[in-house]
Amino acid sequence: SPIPTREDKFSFGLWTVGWQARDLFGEATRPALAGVEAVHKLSEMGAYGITFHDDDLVPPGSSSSERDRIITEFKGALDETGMVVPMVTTNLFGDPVFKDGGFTSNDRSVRRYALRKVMQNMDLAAELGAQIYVFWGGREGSEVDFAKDVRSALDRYREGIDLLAQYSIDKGYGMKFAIEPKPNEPRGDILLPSIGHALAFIAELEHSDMVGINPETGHEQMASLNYTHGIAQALWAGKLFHIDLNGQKGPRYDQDLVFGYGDLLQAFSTVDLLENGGVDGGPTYDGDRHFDYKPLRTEDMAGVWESALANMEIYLSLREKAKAFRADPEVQAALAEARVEELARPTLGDGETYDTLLQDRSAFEDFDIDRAREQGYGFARLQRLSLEHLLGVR
Ligand code: 3MF
Ligand code: MG
Ligand code: MG
Ligand code: MG
Repeated sequence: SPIPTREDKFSFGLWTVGWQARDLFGEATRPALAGVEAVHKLSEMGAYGITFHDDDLVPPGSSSSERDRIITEFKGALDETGMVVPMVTTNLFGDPVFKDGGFTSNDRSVRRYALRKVMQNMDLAAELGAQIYVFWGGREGSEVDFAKDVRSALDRYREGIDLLAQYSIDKGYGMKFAIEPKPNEPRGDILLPSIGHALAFIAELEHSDMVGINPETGHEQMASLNYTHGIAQALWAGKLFHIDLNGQKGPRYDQDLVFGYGDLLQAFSTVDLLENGGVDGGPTYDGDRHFDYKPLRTEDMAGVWESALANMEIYLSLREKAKAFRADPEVQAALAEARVEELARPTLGDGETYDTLLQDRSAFEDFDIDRAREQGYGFARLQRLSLEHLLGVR
């Protein structure tokens, strides 16, 4: 298999390889993993970055001297390995204080505390050079429709993000924010449940230019949505600031499987989009290839590193396959036959208006509608060729 290198810009959350596998029904099956060890191990394996929630790095309840020691040691590991911290985020879901949310708790004092927790961690993120700050509002939501005024909640969500954006600007941090949508879990219904909801929310923000999204494969698929289409729309809007890649088998609980170990065909089209872009030279993605997965609960640390490697290897394999797919003359002919590029051509001609469209008899009165009704689009060939490339039978 292809070997991951720093140039591939692979990054992992400390909470992924560091997950002790405590779940809804059972206790931890693995020991705690120190940030320093994760940095060294991931670096050896070819990753270039590590990300974390405040509480992943510094356990809640640590004294300020413990906090300083942990951060100093973590920085030491970064210096020794050359690993970077491209993204940082806040845990606004684990502590019981956030049971009704952080920015949108009905309790105003909780909202004020949440903002302070984020600001404290943004200072650390800036110190470590993080360019992206992620917001996943896992507890922002409700189970009882009558208990949450969604319009007020969105006002408070906006107030929170606006304030933190202003903080980043005033401090000269120059961070970009990325909101991570998710439909449910842990709340029965989470606010900003999909890529589309998040994009619509961002348009209402004071500093909307510095806010984009961090879409996770499994989160969109939990809502039965097409992840590739979702990130394509985010790219189209210039808002794909970060990504959480993983695997999910359809609409069930949040599985956080290894990337590709779910809807493999969609993983293929995801990688093709990220690596090869669209047909019209539109915006492409040059951010991190970040994995947000959970190593299987059955595994010891050897299995943890095995699965971390699997994420990177499958990404690289799919990248090779996507390149081969695009380079295959038969695929190129099939794409042309399917007129995929014709969609990039504006529907009206240069300088045309609805007036000239109205005057164009060939567009309507003389339109050969039967031809258009009877034609085949040639998509079946693309379906077959993409499968053959993915399976390696071509
Ligand atoms: C939960 C998640 C989160 C976010 C993280 C921010 C614990 O389903 O995906 O991981 O990714 O909080 O990056
Ligand atoms: Mg997730
Ligand atoms: Mg995530
Ligand atoms: Mg997930």
